[in-house]
Amino acid sequence: MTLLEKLNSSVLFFDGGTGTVLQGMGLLPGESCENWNITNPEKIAKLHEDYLLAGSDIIKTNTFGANPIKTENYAELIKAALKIANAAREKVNKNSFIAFDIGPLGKMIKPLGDLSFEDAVDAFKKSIEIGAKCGADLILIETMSDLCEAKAAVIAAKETSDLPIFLSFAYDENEKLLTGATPECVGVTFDSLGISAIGVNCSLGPRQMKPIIKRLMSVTNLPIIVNPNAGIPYVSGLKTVFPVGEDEYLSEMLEIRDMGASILGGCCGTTPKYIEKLTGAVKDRKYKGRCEKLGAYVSSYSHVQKIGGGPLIVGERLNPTGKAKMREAIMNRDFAYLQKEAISQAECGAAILDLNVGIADIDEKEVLKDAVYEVCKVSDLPIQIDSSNPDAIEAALRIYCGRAIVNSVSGAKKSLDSVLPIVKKYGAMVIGLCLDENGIPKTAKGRQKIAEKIVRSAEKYGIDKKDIVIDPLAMTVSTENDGAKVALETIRLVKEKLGVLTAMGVSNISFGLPKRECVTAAFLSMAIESGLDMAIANPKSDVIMQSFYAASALSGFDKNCENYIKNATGDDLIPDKIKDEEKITLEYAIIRGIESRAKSEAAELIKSESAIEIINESIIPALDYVGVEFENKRMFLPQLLMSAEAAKAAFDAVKTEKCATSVDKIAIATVKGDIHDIGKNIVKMLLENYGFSVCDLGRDVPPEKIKEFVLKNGIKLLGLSALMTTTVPAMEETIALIKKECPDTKCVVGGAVLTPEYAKKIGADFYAKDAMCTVRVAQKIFNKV
Ligand code: THG
Repeated sequence: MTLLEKLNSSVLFFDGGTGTVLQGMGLLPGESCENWNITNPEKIAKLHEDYLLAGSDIIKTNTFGANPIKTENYAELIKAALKIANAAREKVNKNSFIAFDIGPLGKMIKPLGDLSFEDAVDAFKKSIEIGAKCGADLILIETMSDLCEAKAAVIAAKETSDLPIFLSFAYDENEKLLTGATPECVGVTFDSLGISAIGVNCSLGPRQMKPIIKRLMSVTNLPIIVNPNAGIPYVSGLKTVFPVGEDEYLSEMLEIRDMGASILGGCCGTTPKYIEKLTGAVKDRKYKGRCEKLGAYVSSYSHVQKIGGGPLIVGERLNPTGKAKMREAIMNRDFAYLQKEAISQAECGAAILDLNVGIADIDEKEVLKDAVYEVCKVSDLPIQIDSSNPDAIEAALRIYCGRAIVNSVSGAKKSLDSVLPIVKKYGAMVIGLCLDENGIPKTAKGRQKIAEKIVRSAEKYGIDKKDIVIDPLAMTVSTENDGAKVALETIRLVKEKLGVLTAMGVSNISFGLPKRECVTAAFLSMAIESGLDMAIANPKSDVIMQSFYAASALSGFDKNCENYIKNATGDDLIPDKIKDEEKITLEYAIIRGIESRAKSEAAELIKSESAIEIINESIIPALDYVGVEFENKRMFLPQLLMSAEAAKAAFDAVKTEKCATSVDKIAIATVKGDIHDIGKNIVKMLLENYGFSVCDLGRDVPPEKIKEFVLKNGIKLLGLSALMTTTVPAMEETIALIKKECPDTKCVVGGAVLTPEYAKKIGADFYAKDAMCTVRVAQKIFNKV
């Protein structure tokens, strides 16, 4: 049986932990696991053989960190790893499978880090090419904590080999990824991207994974992978303890299997014994697959939007049609203008943003791609890519971090054949226009025929009907007397006969008439009554939005008129909705992370106010607002960083010698033995953007070196990070040395495995649970609050 056949008919068992088992065999804290493929191949062989003997169907190659960004000799390490895994399979179980294991690159993708999306794709490709050539049966992309990086890895895998792709993420205890994505968002983004299984691994124990698994299953029918840690580790004395023993692990995993997960194994702290118990206990390995009826969803980097659960407004204003200023902004690549328009539409109630940069003679491919990237920096609404240029659509879909809608394909053969393959490859939804080579049919019946043609053609490309949204096309009522009537009839017809979703540009209806908004608003409410799912319209028009909320309530889509009431009474996060761009303040630009606007506003203010006034009255309050929103989980890391960037731009624009803050020097380092530095890098970025001067000593830094630096530079605050349980002792050692030699220096510590109690125990002055907390500590130390 092939792997894919097995996947759809049987429960499969993964192996368990690699790094923690190797540490049991003598791997030192901080020592690279992958080097052992060359220096201790017999131990890696034993690891694989033990897992195969324990009943694992799939073993992970020892290649988690073997990528061109982390190690120069990745090719050699990968080849050696696959050789060992293949030999183990030959020896123990020829029917088992080898998963080529890929972990995060160790650098973040822009704008969170400085790696470009395509550089990330290329790095993954380099590893995958070798893994695939050397006899892997599947590609396992695991422990991902950023949606964007995972997408780069999946695209790299799809473009490099035909092997099945398994994808698995590490969530935190709040059931989110580091970058804020929910399980639903992850499921929606990857469900249609051509992978074979999706799941959860590392960082949590089986019990904490259950709600995440359930949430994933609500949006995808893909087989679910569950590779938990043996509980959430804590440090005791000099030892890392994984609190979940074999029996508890087994009972939790059996429940997880009953929930419907079908690919079961373990991660850190689990050993061949755990796997042996599990494989021994699961007698019935039949798996029928899951075929829940799923809704249609799009997603941004952080959350999903269901389509078909009631009418939605798709903001139409990122479009140069009839708007000279927008046109000019697009021509000049003034993306701040687009960012501002994106934010204000979101604040006014848009659920999705249509994005169209179609101007004759521009390089639409480049501009659309950049526009998607820039708009997504400041907005967490899903994007609808509005273009008829297949190259531009592809460029935008490729870098889009989430699941987008393509607007649009028509019933013309040329359009179907060029757009649908791209929609399929990138797993998007698509709007189908009721027109073809012969134009727009006059009757609803005629338009329904074209809709049918689009649905059939999409199915040939493997696109599910639920992912197609039909646009009946609204014709201007001033020239077509029954333009509205035919469009409304088409909505009802295609919903009833084809069972598809519908979208429509409602503003078209009023073209050429006075007081357009009234006509558009009336048409919108009629369309909602007829069942329109997505209204492409102007959310900044009060008349339109009032009509939208009222019609949604009247048509029964707004339970207890909740939305209507909420919007009629105004109960918003940011009290003043900014519809008028003239009214954008510096504070607002920082809160929303519009860097160039923050800079220009600050440059304007400095003409009439002092730098200190601007900093104290605008920059600091704005940063505080965002900080509090972050702490209350209403904003997420990407937004926090965008705001910090905007604040830095403003700060630079008003900075004078007097208020420079370079004396507030902070040193940060990842302790000896620890090579993880993502957390430390985020802390650095955030501190700098709050105006502190940061000396980054790097990763794997010995205590002695840290001490010397602190002494020499009179550092008042030292930040230490340890992400691996095995390196916490090195942190303790460093703190002891600092306390002895530099008693005036305060130490703040952080990292995945630390707890406040433990931080106290090893002598740290402060514990910071995340980057924002470190900023708070620095503000306290340097009297910045
Ligand atoms: N169906 C689908 N996609 C579409 C449309 C559609 N995309 C484009 C368009 N129609 C919807 N978007 C717009 C964008 C702007 C305007 C109307 C629809 C518009 N512009 C004013 C003008 O032309 O005069 C300017 C108004 C202003 O400044 O706000 O009306 O039908 N699938």
